[in-house]
Amino acid sequence: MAAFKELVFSGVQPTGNLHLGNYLGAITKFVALQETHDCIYCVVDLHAITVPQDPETLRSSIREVTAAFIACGIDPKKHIVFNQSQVPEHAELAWVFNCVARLGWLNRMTQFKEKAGKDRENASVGLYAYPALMAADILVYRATHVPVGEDQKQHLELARDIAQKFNNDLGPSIAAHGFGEAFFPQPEPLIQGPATRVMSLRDGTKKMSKSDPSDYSRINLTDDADAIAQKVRKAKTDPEPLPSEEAGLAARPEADNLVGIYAALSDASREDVLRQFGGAQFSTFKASLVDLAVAKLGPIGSEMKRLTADPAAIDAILADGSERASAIARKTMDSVKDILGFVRR
Ligand code: AQP
Repeated sequence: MAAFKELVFSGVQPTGNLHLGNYLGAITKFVALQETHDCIYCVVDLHAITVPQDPETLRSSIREVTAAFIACGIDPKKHIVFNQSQVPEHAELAWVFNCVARLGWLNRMTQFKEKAGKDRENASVGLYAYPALMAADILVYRATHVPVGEDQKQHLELARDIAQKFNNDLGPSIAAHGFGEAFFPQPEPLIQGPATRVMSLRDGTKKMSKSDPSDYSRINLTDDADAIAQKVRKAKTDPEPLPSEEAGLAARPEADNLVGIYAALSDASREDVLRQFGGAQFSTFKASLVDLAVAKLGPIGSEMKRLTADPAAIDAILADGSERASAIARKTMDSVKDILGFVRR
């Protein structure tokens, strides 16, 4: 396999309140990777419209996700932060990938099945083709590493299949254009740590999600200390005290979730947390979890508020990031056109 320069890409949808799952599963990883890699972080607004959006709400959500990135510690000068719709090559490459991906591959995607639900005939074509656009998001930068939550694992596998099929199908043309045996890398998912799948606070078997109708199911990055305290106190648990060993969390999804959240917020392992709280009642543990969550999330929420008060400054960051992203994406797209046999200016 050809050597590709390591590059990190990931995206977050501007589809409502960012929550602790987005933060622990994705954004904290984005922040850490800045130290070791060049990173591109995208507000994926084209993905957002796969389900209906109110235009004014969408516009403010795009700015809010950007503010969250920055408030969490992403540096938009050293790295690239932008919104997807400002770089048309994402949609352009997605079309090419629609022609590479097979119906059978997309039919297996569990996220489509979950989101389309029973009313499948009425789901948008965009919702179905979402994973091909996601593959294009990553591969238009020929990115090699993709930090995501566990729910995105299947889509990443599809992106790898698309890259491989493109490389195989067009092998001779890729070689003839001087790219060796592979034009696209096989992007690697980075799914690590104690909170790759943060669950709902109301039901430990369901993913914490922006679209859950109950606000008590999630902690939003913009929640104040009182809201965080209330949500943690009301979080579903079971009557047993916390176990001292990880094995004791099996078949206790709510306990496992809260311990995982505590571990991720304190940069520790589940074992560390159980060493400290094994045998404790949930009332004691939840009080410490509230303190920890407020200490971590409070400053982020305040900074987001400060940043979103100046939308022009956020728009300028997105414009600058889009320009720098475009320069890379355009180059990839030109090569893709040459490889495919398109005539271009
Ligand atoms: N509960 C979660 N635990 C860990 N990681 C999560 N992510 C999302 N939920 C969790 C990760 O956050 C990143 C951005 O997600 P997204 O906004 O692009 O899409 P999503 O997965 O659709 O987010 P939601 O909150 O679940 O929205 P809805 O309600 O619309 O389905 C991704 O890396 C994702 O893995």
